[in-house]
Amino acid sequence: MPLPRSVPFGFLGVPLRNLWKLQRAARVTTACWVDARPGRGMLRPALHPELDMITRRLALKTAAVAAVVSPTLIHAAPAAAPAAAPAAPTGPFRLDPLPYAADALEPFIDARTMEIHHGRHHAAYVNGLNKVVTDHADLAGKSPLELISNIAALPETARTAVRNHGGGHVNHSFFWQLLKRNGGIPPSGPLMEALVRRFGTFDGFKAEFTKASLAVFGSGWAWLSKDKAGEIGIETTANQDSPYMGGRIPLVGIDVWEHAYYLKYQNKRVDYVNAFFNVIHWEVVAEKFTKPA
Ligand code: MN3
Repeated sequence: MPLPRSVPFGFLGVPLRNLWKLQRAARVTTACWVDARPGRGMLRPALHPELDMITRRLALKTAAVAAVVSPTLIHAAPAAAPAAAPAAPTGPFRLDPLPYAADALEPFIDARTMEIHHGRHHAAYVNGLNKVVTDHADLAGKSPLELISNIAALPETARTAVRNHGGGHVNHSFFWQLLKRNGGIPPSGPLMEALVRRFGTFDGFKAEFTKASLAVFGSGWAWLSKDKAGEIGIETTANQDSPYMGGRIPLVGIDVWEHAYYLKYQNKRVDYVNAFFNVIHWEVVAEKFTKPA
């Protein structure tokens, strides 16, 4: 469909003239986006180096408005949003959205850390796991949990990658579900009884858990986990190893990789661990505890 020479886009601040030429100059027919910042009402090639999240959002909004105002324009440049959106994982494993807003855990865990941790680190584990199964198609039908629960049974060429990326995917999926806004209210019932039996008091548990979290050298996790008989205990794992790899079930887990806290807490891991207790979703922990192994 031919494009008009001039499009009535005065509401952008600058009329978009010679749209057709601009598109040709960019050597793309669809991968253009509208830069709607004041004074910059123009088309740019999708991979322009100035591309950033803010302008992408503006472009999305503009495209949505333009879809109503000028179907002709959108027909000609329908890929404004998709071209600029981050690459979604391709493969059987998916990155679920956070179960709450990125700022839900403020001030204990800051929004920026959550965005990067989920949108980049966790996404990288999902992508990594998808890459493994492109080379090992027989593994694609298994769940991440199945994959990491019996690492030794995997082909040797897949083992390390599944351990790292599969572990990372399982651990982080667990971690987001474990946390909530206004969390930290101590549990009651059988879980509290088990904690008191094992650690003397609830504060005794917190002290032991904190000690274990600080003792992880380098990157890893500290856990409250239970064995098949339901006995609880504290353990630590290196890198993205999971209690599941040792046949135990994680109940509480804290990510002590620096990416989990460095933006806000820098080297003060102890402050992060203390803050973490304020966002634990103990109802979820209690469910995991009472669920038969
Ligand atoms: Mn992490």
